[in-house]
Amino acid sequence: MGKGSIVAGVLAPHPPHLVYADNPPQNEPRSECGWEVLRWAYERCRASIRALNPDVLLVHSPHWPSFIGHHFLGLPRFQGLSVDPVFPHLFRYRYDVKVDVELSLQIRDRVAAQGQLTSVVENPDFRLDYGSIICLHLINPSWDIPVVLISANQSAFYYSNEVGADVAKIVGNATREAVEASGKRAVLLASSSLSHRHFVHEPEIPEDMSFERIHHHGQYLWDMKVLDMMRKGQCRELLDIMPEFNEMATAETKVGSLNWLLEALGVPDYPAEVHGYGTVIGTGNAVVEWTASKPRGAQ
Ligand code: 2X7
Ligand code: FE2
Repeated sequence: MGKGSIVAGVLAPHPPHLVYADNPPQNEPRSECGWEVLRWAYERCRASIRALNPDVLLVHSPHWPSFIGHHFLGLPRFQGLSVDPVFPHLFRYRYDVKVDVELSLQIRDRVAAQGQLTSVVENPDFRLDYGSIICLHLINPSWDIPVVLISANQSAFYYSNEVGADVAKIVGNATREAVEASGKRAVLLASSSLSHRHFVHEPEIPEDMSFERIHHHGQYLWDMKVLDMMRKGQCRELLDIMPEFNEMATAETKVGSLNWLLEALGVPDYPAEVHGYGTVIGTGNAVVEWTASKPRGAQ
């Protein structure tokens, strides 16, 4: 078998608003429009990922939290209704997902070999988390590529940002090694917003863009700082300041999805492409792509 590789990594935010605004047939609620800059960013990223012809899409999602170790999917197909608990009026999505069980279990084995606790989901009624479903829909709305989902261990909350980063590094390295051994072409999705304070009141029309803005300026400055580092290929330095970013911007990255991605990619020193940045109910979100074979962005 030829050597597999991670052909790209994407920071792929999952506000349900982006699917709601797209009006796909799988989602019940209907909208008029909204959050176009981010949705167009996803369109560009989608075309770029499709051109890489991946065999599998891997997701690390904050909305599949696990307090004891990590969970992996052990069945080839999951179907169900995914409902966002905070925005059920925006996201009620019927999914039908194919899982690459072989790769899922290979990653599980390598994570376990590092002394981490793991468990495998074998309940066919298990409901997949909306953070995974949303970014997968936005990257591949035709759902014709199998997936691997990895739960997000909560050690950053339970212990510290530093412990969380150590755990994400173990899982990131295990992911890369398993992909290489598999012979497959993999794209990794870190399902995460950046700054994550959001407004607690919604306009009467959720997609009324006259209400959409960043929650506060400090948050925006932090988002721009980390995006600038990504565009300059300064991911080692970004990992160094991640604990501070997580706290100062109340960032969703605290869960470790971005750490996992950067570690799995071998901590890129080449420029990422920022396809777009926008706010959703006050949170900061960017669609960012790392493709080693075609580094782009600011030099
Ligand atoms: O889960 C989310 C999120 N991360 C950001 C914005 C709005 C809703 O849901
Ligand atoms: Fe989220």
